[in-house]
Amino acid sequence: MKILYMTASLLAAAVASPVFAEGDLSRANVIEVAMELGQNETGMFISPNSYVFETGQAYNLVITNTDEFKHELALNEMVERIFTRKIEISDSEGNLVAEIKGSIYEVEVGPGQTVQWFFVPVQTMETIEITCELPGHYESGMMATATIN
Ligand SMILES: [Cu+2]
Repeated sequence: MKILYMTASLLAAAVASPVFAEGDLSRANVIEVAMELGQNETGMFISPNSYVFETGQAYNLVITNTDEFKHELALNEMVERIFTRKIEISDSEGNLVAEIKGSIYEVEVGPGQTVQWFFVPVQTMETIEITCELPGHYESGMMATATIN
């Protein structure tokens, strides 16, 4: 019992230690990657339409919907290969509205809005499709490829 108590105390001390923050791969040297969801005269798109990520590198995927309609980004199989630190939503003045933590599969972005998806790829992945899940949008061109090296 005493040993258990000591172990718990040591763990609590370790969690509170800033040394852990310095070793947090999800916060170090974050690379910002811009993604646009929208449409033009030829159809709907995810732009750019190809993404290559590296395992162990932290990313902030800045998803901007430039359309008049909402879009729903799904990372599909990629979700199983990344650690999502958080989704961050800010208002038009840049004030934080919400931070969402946990496993996220899809993000719906309202017209003219931006959402930031912070993640770290933890496993390599052959090229897959990331898609917009709203009916008819994939068929209209809303897909891109993603690879994790
Ligand atoms: Cu869409």
